[in-house]
Amino acid sequence: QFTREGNTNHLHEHKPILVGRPYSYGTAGFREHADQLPFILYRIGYLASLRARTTGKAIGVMITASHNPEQDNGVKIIDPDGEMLAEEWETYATELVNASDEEFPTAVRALETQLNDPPLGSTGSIVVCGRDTRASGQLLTQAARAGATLFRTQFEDRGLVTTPQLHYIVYVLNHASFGPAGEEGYYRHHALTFKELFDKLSKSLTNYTPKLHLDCANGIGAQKMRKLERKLPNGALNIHFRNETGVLNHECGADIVKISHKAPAGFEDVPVNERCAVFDGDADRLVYFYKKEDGQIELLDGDKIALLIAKFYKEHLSSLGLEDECTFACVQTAYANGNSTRYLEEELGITPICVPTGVKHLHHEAAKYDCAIYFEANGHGTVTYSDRFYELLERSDSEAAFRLRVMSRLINKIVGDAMADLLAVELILRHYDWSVQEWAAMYEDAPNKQIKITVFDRAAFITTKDEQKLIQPGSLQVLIDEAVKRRGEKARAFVRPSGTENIVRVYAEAASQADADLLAAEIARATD
Ligand code: 16G
Ligand code: ZN
Repeated sequence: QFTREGNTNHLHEHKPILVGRPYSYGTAGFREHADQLPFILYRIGYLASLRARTTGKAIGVMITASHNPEQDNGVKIIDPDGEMLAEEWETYATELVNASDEEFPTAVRALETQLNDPPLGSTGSIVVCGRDTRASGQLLTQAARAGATLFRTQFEDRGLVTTPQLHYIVYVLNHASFGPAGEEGYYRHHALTFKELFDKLSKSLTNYTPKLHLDCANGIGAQKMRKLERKLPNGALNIHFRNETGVLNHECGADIVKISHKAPAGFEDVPVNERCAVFDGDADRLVYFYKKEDGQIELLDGDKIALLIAKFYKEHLSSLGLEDECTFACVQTAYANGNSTRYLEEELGITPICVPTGVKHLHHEAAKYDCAIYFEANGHGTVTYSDRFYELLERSDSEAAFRLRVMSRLINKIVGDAMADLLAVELILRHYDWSVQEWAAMYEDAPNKQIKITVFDRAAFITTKDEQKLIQPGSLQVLIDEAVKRRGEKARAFVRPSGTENIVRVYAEAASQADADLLAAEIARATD
C-alpha cells in the first residue's frame, strides 16, 4: 500500500532473506554473502533515493565488500559531501532492512511521513551507483535501481569504479565548481595536481627510484590505476602491475599483507629491497613493503604512511610559521603501533588522538582541525583541511606554501583513497629523496600480533570509547591486564568486537615477536 505513486512492482522480486540474526548497517554498511543481498540493495536503493530527495542532492550507492572474499558483497550509502552516511540514517537503514515483507510498505510510509514527504523528482536529487569487480555487482546494481526508482528518483549507474572514485563523483556532482563529475575528471584532477608538484621537485635523485611493484589485489584498482598512470608525466613512476585479473583478494591485497606480515602471492620473483605497494579489493587502502635478505618483509603500514605525511606537513607548517595559527592533529585508532604513537609525540611534537575503529570516527575527529592526518594501521586514511587552512596558504607565495597547497589538493580529502595516497607518498619520498628503507627507518614497529576469534555473540563484548579496554566481560579485562603486566613494560593488548564480521579481534604488542605471539595466544585462549 504505497501511496504517493510508489511503484510496488518489484517488491515481490526482493523478498527478505532471514539469517537468524538482525542485519545491521555496520562500520562499512551491510556486508553479507552476495546471495543474501538483492533485497538489501533494493531497500537501500530506496533509502538512498529518499536521502537524495530530502537533500535535493546526489547520493552514492557503492556496492563492494572491499577486502572480503569474492563471494561476499556489500553496500554503503555516500552522503552529499562524499562522506559516510549520517548516523540517524544508518538507523533508518537498519530498520528498513530488518522489516518483514509485510512491514516494508508501512515502514516506507512511516519514514516518508516522518521526513515530511520530501518532493518527488526534484532537480538535483539523483542516486549514483558504482561497484567493484565482484561478479554479483551487476545484479545488485539492478536491485538498487529498482529500489531507487520506486518513487521516480533519477538513477545513474557509473559501473566499475573504486570506492573513493564514487565518493569523489558524489562530491563533485554536489560541488559543480570543482570540475567534471566523472572518472575522467578524477584522473585529470589527480594527474594535473601530481604534475604541478612533480615539476617543482628536483630530478637529480640519489636514493629515490621511480620503480615500484603494485599488488592490485586482483581488484578494481588494477584497471583504474593503469588509466591514471597513463596521464602522469613521463618517467615519474615506473609501476610494475601485479595481481590484476586473478581471484579477488585471494592471497593478496592490503588486508592479508598487513595481518599475515607476508608478501602477497605473485611477488615471488620481486628482488629484495625493491619498493612494493599494495591496494585492497576496492582501492581504498594502501600499504607498502619490501622484501628483506632474511626472507621476511618489512611492512610500511597505514601508521608509517601517516607519519611520512605528518612529517611533511609539520615541517612545512613550521617553516611557514603557521604552527600557532593552524590547528593540526594526527588521528589514529587503538591498532596504531605503539612506536608510531611515540614517534609522533617525541620526534614530531604532534599529540596523537585515538578514536574508535571505522573511517567515520577518524574523519569526524579530523574535521575538527584546520588540518589533520588520519590513518588506520590497515592503510585507510587521508588528510583533511579547512577552507581557512587553504586561505592561510594562499596568502604566501613561498615554495613551501605552494607544495602544501598542491599536496592538499592531490590527496582525496573526502575519504582515504589508495591511488591518491600512493601519488602523495611517491611525491613525498621524491621530495626527501628517500629510499623505502630510509622511510622504514623513521621508527621500528613494536612487534605485534592479531588473532580473530569466532564467538557466539560479539555483542557480549563492550569496550571503552578508545577500544583499548573491555567494560564487559570485566573478568576478561582483569586477565588481559595480568597477562600484559607479565610481558613487561612495552606490552600492550586489547580485545574488541569486529564491526564487520561476527568475530572478536585480539591485538597484542610486546618487546619481541615471540612475546607478542604468546601474549595474543594467551588472551585468545581466555576469550574463547
Ligand atoms: C571497515 C572500515 C574500516 C575498519 C574496518 C574494521 C570503513 C569504510 N571501513 O572496513 O575503517 O578498519 O571496518 O573492521 O569504515 P573490523 O571492525 O572488522 O575490525
Ligand atoms: Zn576497502
